[in-house]
Amino acid sequence: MERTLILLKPDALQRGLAGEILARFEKKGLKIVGLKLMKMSAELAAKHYEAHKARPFYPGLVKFMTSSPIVAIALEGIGAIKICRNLMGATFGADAAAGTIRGDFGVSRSFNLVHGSDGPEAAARELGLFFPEGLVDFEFGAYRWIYDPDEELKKG
Ligand code: 3AN
Repeated sequence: MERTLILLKPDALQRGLAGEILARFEKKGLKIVGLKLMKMSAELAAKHYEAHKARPFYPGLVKFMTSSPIVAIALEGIGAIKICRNLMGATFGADAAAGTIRGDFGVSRSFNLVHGSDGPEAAARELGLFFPEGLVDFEFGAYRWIYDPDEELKKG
């Protein structure tokens, strides 16, 4: 099982799309292991977007992400990182394929509704930043119908 961090960005909440976007991940078969409404501090934004510090869009990105609350979500599943990235679509709504979250709900080249960790190292780092208290572990009964228990769950 793999875990990943998803952020519903300020535009998702302000536009009333938080539930709809979360539902896409949930319906796909991912298990929610962390969920939090929060205001992103400038300190947290700086840590989260460390890799983009030198980019011209960085100040605008931090301003946007700290402007209004976000929802931090930890999701679990086999191959969860890639599955979430596929559901999200290309970085900007104008380019994202129809059927993806960004492709269906946005057109902006700055506001793109959702963040998802882009690899296992980023996921571990980002989950630690947003859920320092740890995630919620519980038995998820649906797994035995989402995955083949004799094949996928044994390996997962
Ligand atoms: P993704 O979120 O698809 O992984 P990245 O990693 O290329 O996209 O970019 C990280 C974040 O920086 C994105 N979520 C996006 O909102 C923002 N970003 C990237 N490029 C730009 C840009 N040219 N203008 C504004 N924001 C940008």
